[in-house]
Amino acid sequence: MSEPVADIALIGLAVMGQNIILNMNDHGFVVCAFNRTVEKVEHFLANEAKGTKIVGATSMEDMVSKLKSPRRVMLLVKAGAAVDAFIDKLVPLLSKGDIIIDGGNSEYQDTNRRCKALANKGLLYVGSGVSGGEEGARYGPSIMPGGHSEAWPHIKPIFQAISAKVNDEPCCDWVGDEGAGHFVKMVHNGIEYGDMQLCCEAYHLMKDSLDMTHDEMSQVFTEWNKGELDSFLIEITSEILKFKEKETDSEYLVERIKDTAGQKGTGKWTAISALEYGMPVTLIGESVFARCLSSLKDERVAASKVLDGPSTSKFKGDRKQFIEDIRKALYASKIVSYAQGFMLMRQAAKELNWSLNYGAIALMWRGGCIIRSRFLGNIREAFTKNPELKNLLMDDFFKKAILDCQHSWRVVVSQAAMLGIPVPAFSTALAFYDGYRHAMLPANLIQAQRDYFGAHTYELLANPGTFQHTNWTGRGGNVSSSTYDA
Ligand code: NBP
Repeated sequence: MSEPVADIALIGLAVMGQNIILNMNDHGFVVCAFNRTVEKVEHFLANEAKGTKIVGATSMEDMVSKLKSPRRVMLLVKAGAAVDAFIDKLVPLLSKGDIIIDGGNSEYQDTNRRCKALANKGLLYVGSGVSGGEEGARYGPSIMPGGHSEAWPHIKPIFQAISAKVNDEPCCDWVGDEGAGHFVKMVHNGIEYGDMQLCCEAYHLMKDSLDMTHDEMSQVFTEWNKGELDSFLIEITSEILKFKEKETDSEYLVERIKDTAGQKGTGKWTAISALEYGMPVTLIGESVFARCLSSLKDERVAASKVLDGPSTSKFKGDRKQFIEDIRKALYASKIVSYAQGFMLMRQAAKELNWSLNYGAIALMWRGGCIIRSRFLGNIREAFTKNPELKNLLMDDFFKKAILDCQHSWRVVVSQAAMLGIPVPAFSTALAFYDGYRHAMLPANLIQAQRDYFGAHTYELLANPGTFQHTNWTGRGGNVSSSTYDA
């Protein structure tokens, strides 16, 4: 039997696990490392972990015996069956009040299920989003834990110590019950899809309508990064655009990369959740679909030879002003995307009975993760000022920001349409904004159509809650339907 020397055990010695362990070690915690393929533990101790306080385990039993009480075991393994497999092995080895933490990219419904199952066994379960990739894991990720809140005091000192900091505040806080942490991480990843697509649309316009060189485009992104768009993704886009593998290369690396993108992960889940919760998270949805369209490379190549667009894709006008218009279109669209992401979290919280702190979520995303940006500081301020804020667009700061950008945004979307350059994220964001600010939308006609062809009834504007059916043609009956839906 070993001495209980370790503060926490970490299972999973791939890129995330190894780096989180080293990060915990840097902050003075003793970590016990374990992995399904046990030989990797020895290798890790003899190499990356050499000279540290990290200990290893030869079996799950050995690992558990090395842990101080309450035992804290963190999993950083492939999401899905591997998590369930380890939970099943851990349950008989742990005692009441011990804590299992899943730090992988699990689906939030799986975390809901595991929380319920482990509560019945007296164990505490935490599903935690971890963002920031390899470097974040090593030097300070954004961490979004949720699940059994009784576990939080026991993991808070470790998690907040290893997380990214912004103005000395940790980018890690308790998110909420059950799968709330993984849900918030999922929305983070969806927003990441949106932010990336917005950069792509700006690049497309600069390249095809303005014929800008790569150095010019890179310079524009560098300038943007000094202002309100200051963010990790704008920064790396600037670096990518000017990157050549060798100084002597005639072509930039980005132009040699195939123009197709996958969409298997959490961006897709966010869009699916948006449909499930009935929230118009249109920018993330369009970003997922833009990736789907990109992957139809062969069809696009064939269509490009057959389908015509406008006679020119070249912008004629004030180029400098158009670049500024693109910047403003990107900023306004980004505001809409985040507003939509928070709408989705609010609706999920309502339906799942979670109490989410939106200001704290903005702070968690402020540093350490892929969507980190100055802008998230403004979002945090909005929710700090008014925790009950229904929609970011209604906050004074963002209301004014959109007002300042609005004309440019409309110029860019209309110019792109006239030049035949696709800007699905810019335009869906504008359509959402215009829809959201309309007290009256044409859905009255939809109600009328449904009643006309299917006797579905319609609700009266002047009398909410009152539904009635009209015999529109004089041929139908007066019986209404409650079955067929269109
Ligand atoms: P991977 O997702 O590649 O997973 C590798 C680990 O899972 C290894 O320890 C492996 O053990 C173990 N594993 C596998 Br694969 N199948 C298993 C099974 N059936 N039973 C038990 N263990 C199994 O590692 P990662 O990239 O470090 O990511 C870890 C988690 O963090 C994932 O959920 C990932 O989605 C998430 N995440 C990753 C990043 C990133 O940038 N990579 C960022 C944020 C979150 P073995 O060594 O024996 O094969």
